[in-house]
Amino acid sequence: MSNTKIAHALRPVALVTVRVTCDSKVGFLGGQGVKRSPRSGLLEVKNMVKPKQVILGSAALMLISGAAQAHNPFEFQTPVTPIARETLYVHDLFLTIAGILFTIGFGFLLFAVIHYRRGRGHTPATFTAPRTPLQWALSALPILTLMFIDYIVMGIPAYHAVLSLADTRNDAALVIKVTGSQWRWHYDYPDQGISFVSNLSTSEAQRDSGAPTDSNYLLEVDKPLVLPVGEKVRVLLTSTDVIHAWWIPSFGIKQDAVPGFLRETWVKIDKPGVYRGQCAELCGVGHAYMPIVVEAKSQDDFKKWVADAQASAAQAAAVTTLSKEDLLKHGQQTYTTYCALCHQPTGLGLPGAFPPIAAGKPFAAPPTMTDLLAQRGFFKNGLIAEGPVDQHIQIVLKGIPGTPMPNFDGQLNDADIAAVITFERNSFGNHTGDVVQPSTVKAARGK
Ligand code: HEC
Ligand SMILES: [Cu+2]
Repeated sequence: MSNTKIAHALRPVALVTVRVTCDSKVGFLGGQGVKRSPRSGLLEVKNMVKPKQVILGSAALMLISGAAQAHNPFEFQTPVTPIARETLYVHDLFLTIAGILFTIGFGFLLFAVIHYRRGRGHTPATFTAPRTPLQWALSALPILTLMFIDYIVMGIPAYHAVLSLADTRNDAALVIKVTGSQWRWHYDYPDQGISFVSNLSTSEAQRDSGAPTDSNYLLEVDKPLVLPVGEKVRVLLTSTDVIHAWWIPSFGIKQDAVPGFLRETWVKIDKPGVYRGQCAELCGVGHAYMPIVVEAKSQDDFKKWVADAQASAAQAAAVTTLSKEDLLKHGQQTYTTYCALCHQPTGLGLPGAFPPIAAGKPFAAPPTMTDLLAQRGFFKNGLIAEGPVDQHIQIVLKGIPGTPMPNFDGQLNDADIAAVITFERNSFGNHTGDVVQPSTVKAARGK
């Protein structure tokens, strides 16, 4: 059998192994997700790599010729920005040099061990330092060679890569701001007046109840970040709570988003397409649930998208009165997307961490939470959802400082907040009958 035929025969075996060992979408170790076990309720890691599988997978891969395998999942994703290309080049260069040095060094060592072994009558030399000019030369040469490789052969490209990484401002045609928060990304286009939140769109059932998933499992969002191709985009990053990291392998970017600081990076995407990444800084239970999806469009399509986004933002701001049915329906969606990760789809909360929205359900709250709830005049049983509407609105707008309850005033518009509050007050066994309109929320902002 020819090499290629063997490779073809082995391909299914290798692919199965590789699928288990890693998800090629985000490169090595990418795409693993945390699932809640339906039985135990505990979090478990999906696609976790086991050492044996890595060895099997690597062995199978080594047998596969390049011809049979279009994109090696152990390879980095195809670079589509200058930074990605340059860092990949530096990586390959260094790895090649290190590989050659390793082979030469170990070659000498192995040769010496075998050829000059005691069994053949060799005795150890007794000198401790070079003496003859030849010995001096043989000692100095490797040191000088290494210094040359370090500072010139590797140093110059590395220095250049670092400089280009830091060059975020020159010729930037567009500025966007990326804000991480538990557990979603917010995108702002300050000059275009567009801002939106990008949420995981993998459903609750797929995450927790074993419903069928596809290859974009945990790598799909409701609203992707849209960027033009061929233009330099300056990306500013920050966070509202803990440190997150904005990581898109094919852009060669992994930049921390740090609360209270503005970090920056840049991209210039070669070709239209959809590029995926993940939060790469452990940021709490929803860490696996904040993927990044970038849709790169041609410059014309991007302009159209900007116009559409501006028009629909204007439309959303104009909405005043909604029916109760619409509010409940939209409220349920909003709750599922923004609240359920903490307060749970059942509205029962998580004892010790997140209070229930269902009123009057027994609930174990830690003393700190009990105090905060008591200060507001409520108890630990989620009574707020049946208490005064004003206070309910304020909690959702401003969050509860010093606790994980985020402020939603920047993330949700008036209609979203009106809807989610109407939903909370009329679901999970709460029957206040209240209907909160966007105008009420609008008036409550800034109070
Ligand atoms: C990151 C986790 C998290 C998310 C997301 C979250 N909450 Fe909370 N929420 C909390 C925590 C924690 C508390 C309790 C804080 C305390 O008092 O210690 C809380 C408290 C509340 C309370 C007060 C409960 C009471 O009885 O006092 C309401 C109402 C509430 N959240 C509504 C919402 C709504 C609506 C959303 C979605 C738009 C939401 N929360 C999203 C964590 C979260
Ligand atoms: Cu994160």
